[in-house]
Amino acid sequence: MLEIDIIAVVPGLLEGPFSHSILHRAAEKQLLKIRVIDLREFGIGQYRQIDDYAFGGGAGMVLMAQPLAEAIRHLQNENVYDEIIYLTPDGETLNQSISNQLSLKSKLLLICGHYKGIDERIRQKFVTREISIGDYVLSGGELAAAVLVDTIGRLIPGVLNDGSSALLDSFQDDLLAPPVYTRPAEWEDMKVPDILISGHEAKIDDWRFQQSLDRTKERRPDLLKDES
Ligand code: 6GU
Repeated sequence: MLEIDIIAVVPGLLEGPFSHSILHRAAEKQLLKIRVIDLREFGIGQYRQIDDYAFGGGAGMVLMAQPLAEAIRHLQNENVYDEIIYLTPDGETLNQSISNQLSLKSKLLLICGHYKGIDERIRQKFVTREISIGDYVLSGGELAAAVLVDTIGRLIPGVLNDGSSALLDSFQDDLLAPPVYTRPAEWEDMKVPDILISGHEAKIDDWRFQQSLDRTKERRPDLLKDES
C-alpha cells in the first residue's frame, strides 16, 4: 500500500484524475491511497489568507510559509513521510527512473505551488525532493502532481491488469514502444505486418525489439546514450 497526500491550492483540479481508470482501480484494490488537502484550510485569519506579495517587489503572489508549515506539521503528526516533494519547474525533471524509485516508498507528501511559488524557507525546512514534469510552465503544481501520481500508481504491483509488474519489465525501459495493430488485419488497403499474424512468438518478440530500437534511434537517440 502506497499512501500519497497532496497539499493543493486548487484541490478541484485533482478530482478528475484520481476518480477514473487505473488510479481509481488502484484505490479500490487498496493498493494506493490518495488524500488531497486544501491549503486554504490552514489559511490565516478571517479570509484564510495563503499568499502574499513577494519581498523585493515584482508581479505575482507567493504562498506564505505559515499556512504551508501548519498543513505539513498537521499531516506529520499522523504520518511519517519517506519524501516531501515540492512540484516546481526548477526541480529535477521527472523520468521513469524517479517514478520507479518513488513507487517503492510507503508514504509521500506532495506540495503543489501556485502563482510565483512558495516561500523559500519551506523548501529549506521541509522539502526533501523537488520535481518538475518538463520544460514548460503550468499555472500550478496540481496537474504536475496528477502526472507524477499516475506514473507512480501504474508501477505498484497488482495495479495493472496484465499480471506483470511494470517495474519488472525493465529491459524495454529506455526504448520507445513498437507499433501496434488490432483487428481488422486489413483496413483501407493497409495491412498489418505479416510477422504479427504468423504466430511465431519468438520472431514477433525479435521484430518488436528491432522496431523499438529503430524507432528510438530515429526519434529519441538521446535515450540510447547511457546515462542512468
Ligand atoms: Cl511541477 N509546476 C509548474 N507550475 N509548472 C511546471 C511544473 C511544475 N513542471 C513543469 N512545469
